[in-house]
Amino acid sequence: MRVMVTGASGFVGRRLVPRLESAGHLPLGIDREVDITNREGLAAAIARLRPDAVIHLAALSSVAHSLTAPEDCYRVNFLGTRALLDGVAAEAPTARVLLIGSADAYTATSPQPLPLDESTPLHPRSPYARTKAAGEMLGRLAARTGLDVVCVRAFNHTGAGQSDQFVVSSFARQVAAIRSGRMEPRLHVGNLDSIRDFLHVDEVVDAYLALLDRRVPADVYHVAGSVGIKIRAVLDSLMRIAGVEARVEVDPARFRPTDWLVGDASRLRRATGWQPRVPLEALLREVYADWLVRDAPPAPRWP
Ligand code: A2R
Repeated sequence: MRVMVTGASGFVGRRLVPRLESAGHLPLGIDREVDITNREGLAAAIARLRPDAVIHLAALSSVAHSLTAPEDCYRVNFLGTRALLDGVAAEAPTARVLLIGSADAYTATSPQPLPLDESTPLHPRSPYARTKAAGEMLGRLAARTGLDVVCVRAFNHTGAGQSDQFVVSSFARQVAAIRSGRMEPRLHVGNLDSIRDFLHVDEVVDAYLALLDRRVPADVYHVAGSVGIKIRAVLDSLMRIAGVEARVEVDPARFRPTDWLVGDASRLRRATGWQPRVPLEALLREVYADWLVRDAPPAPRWP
């Protein structure tokens, strides 16, 4: 399939594009060079690329940034999704579209007896979450008028290469800096009591590939590991992996209310056979090892 990927240079896009290629698809990646909010430019790109499927990753993906710059977030995430759906309807109306939404659209403030399934009411708490919930509404509306739209609600995912705006990457970067003697042993953290469900980015990419199959009904799907882990336990594991001890300081700027986001992915599993496979320990080790290398001082240059 000719698979157009928006946001192809981002964290997920960089893992998805080669994976599409190795699965025998033709990836057609676009990023900032085609502004997702430029309706005419985007429609022209869709007409030129003639995709059989579109995976829409382009977004401002940081919740923290959305709190300080909500207008930007609405423009890119909501109006960008609208431009994409309109462009596909006009130029590639038979293409399957995967809209990538987020588990942040839920607000579960205390542990629930079971992981959340797709029928859980949305209650988006941040501007980011609202843009993702609203984008999904547009997608479901477009599906009613004939587009082949799959809506994904992705739970947390991480891996080597992620920005340190995200929690695992942020902890891993700090722990690696302490380990390397580049930072004093003081960790800056947000709310350690929240519980999240972490996947490896490659597992998420596998789910997106599986959802391209037209035999899989167009629907709303969780991509989730169904295992809740307290953020404090993530931090403890990373300190153990690095062999460091540090004072933990709560940074009010990073602190958000406690939430519990653990997803039931049975619908995806039934439809595609998808299964997560990376143990959390391996995932944390990967992110930590990546920061040791990414932040390493440049090697000395000999004359
Ligand atoms: O903000 P940048 O310069 O990193 O570019 C991001 C790009 N992007 C845009 N592309 C076209 N037109 C725009 N106006 C525009 N604004 C941002 O989308 C970046 O290259 C890509 C998104 O990648 P990340 O921020 O690394 O997100 P990630 O982790 O790959 O997540 C993919 C999707 C997003 O929709 C998330 O909200 C969702 O999965 O969880």
